[in-house]
Amino acid sequence: MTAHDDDRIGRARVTDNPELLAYYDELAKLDAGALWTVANDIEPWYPQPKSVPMLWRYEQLRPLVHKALPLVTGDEAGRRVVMLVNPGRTEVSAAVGPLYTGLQIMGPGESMTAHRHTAAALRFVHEGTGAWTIVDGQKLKVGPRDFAITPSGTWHEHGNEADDVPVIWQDGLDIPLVNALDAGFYEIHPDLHQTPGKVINSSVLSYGGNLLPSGMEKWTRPYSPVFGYPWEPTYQALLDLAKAADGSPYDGVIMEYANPLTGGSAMATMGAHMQLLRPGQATLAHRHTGSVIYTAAKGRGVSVIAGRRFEWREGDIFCVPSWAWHEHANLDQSEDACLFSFNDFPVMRSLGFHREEAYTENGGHQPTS
Ligand code: GTQ
Repeated sequence: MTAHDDDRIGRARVTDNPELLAYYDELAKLDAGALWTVANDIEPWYPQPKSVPMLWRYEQLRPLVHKALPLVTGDEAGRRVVMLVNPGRTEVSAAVGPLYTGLQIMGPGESMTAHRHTAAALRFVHEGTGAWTIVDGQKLKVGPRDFAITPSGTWHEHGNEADDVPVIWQDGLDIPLVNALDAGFYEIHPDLHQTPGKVINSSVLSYGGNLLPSGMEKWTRPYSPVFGYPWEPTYQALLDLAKAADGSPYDGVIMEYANPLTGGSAMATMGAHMQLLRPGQATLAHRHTGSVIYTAAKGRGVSVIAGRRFEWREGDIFCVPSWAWHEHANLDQSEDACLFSFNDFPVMRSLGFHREEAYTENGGHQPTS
């Protein structure tokens, strides 16, 4: 778009004059305004996110996450989390668009109380061996690179049962979305803790095996019956798919953490993927509506986002705002690289807002500055 596009017939193009300015003042006194003063901003030609592309280095964040451990107790903080704040819109505690993310640390033997809220949550484990979560009475143990969900409205509490090392996991929530819609409720568990069922990882045992259980009560909730997606079978699935298919020109070999009953996203508002870039692979650029937060799960690479290069390695977190051109490359010539990501695509799709476009110039790659 050029400035000239906003001068076209059909766009607001009123020039200020003293009479108009006085008129705007009169309207403002009545808490009203003239649409044409803001029309081109509030209805842009294409999405104009305030969120900017960002990369947060794990190496830089990790010491500060550790620093929080003695500074606040889990009880005081509720959740001891260093959140990532997009500098383009600091007022909403969002990492990008309608998505929140943060690094939560739990010391050895520590546990947090149970609560539930409208915002849906997901976890991606960065480090530590003792992490557990109880989601609606189901205890799950999660290790590095495991993915787990806490759907909207489910009771949840977390802890670290290791006696030596802290757990650091990444929380992803749709808090900014819920708040934009003024739909958020929050409750503390009446007993402060849930009484978990006896079987650990019961949903993974029931639904995690490429077959669906028969003869059991039908699952009717609007989210996946699988609450945990361990790394090993996830990685194996990617390696297997890489043998069977080329994958996506924009994402390499990419798979969604699916609700096995619907084939759709695990939760109603947020989807999540794990993708594999073959050694040396560079994808083509595309853009789509919807925001994405990526975590480098394995290896090292570079992503070009809106023309800017972001080099990443394991643990780094970066974001792609809605409608920003992006492409990824594995910088290692002999090892594969994996990116975990989560997004707001289910919202975009269910509202009919999904759009996608390929970058066709320059051989499909963005020029970088
Ligand atoms: O685990 O419930 O990072 O409610 C932010 C808000 C984690 C959680 C966060 C939350 C949670």
